[in-house]
Amino acid sequence: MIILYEHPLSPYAQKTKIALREKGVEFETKTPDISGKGFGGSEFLEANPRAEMPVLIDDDVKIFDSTIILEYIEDKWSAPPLLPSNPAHRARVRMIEEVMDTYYEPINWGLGEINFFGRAKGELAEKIVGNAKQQAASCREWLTKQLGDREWFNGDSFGWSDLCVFPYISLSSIQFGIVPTADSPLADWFNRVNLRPSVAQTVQEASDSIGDFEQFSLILEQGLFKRQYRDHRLEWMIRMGGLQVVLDGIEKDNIRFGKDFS
Ligand SMILES: N[C@@H](CCC(=O)N[C@@H](CS)C(=O)NCC(=O)O)C(=O)O
Repeated sequence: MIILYEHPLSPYAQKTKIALREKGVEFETKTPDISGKGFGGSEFLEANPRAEMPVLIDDDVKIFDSTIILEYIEDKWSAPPLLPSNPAHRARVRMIEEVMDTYYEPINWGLGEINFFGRAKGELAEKIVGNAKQQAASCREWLTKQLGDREWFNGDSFGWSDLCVFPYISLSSIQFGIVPTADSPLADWFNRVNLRPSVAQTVQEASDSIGDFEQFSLILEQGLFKRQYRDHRLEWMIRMGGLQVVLDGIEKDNIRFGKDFS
């Protein structure tokens, strides 16, 4: 049985769950144990020294990084294909994935740092949240241009880019009430995607686990778990005016940077 280490609120994990479900691949999910020890569980850490979800275990094959996992899924279970056949469109959908994973992801992550983990208060919090909402709105405009008059980001059928855009827009909506403008092409697309069984199940699991944030917050306060500030997230926090958030996190020792490989 395929095992996926994940958390239902991780957009990276959601990408891989939707892909597996679209292809009808059975899998079991596990959430790494973060209570008290950072990410515990040797199978997870052995598979991914970066201690990031998702991780896919297929017998002796252990893969980290959602994009590499998606590529493995596409290579191993070719039907139905999630990538378009035309090389230019394959490149186009991969660029959309890249933008969502590195540009949109820190917007939701940063809003979580402020709204759920209380990293900033008062004026600073307002400034960061305001910046984040503005960025999300302009990224939705960019996405609307990418969608054009297509039914799906992928083209004529649901695929790679749809399952890469959806988790971020969905998490913005269920966690922060940031939704596509009503009756816009993006809103219509969002409604269509939500109807897919692969997606509906993934969204339900995310909604059911929203309460976990309270638990995360407690564990963080107790110094038992450190949020990861790395590459695009770290840059985002500083760019949005939150350098002090980073400095406070270093002082309180409740943030971490990337881990070393050995
Ligand atoms: N590039 C990785 C990023 C994965 C990632 O950042 N996952 C987050 C969950 S959304 C994580 O596990 N973070 C660990 C932490 O915050 O300590 C991927 O695409 O899978």
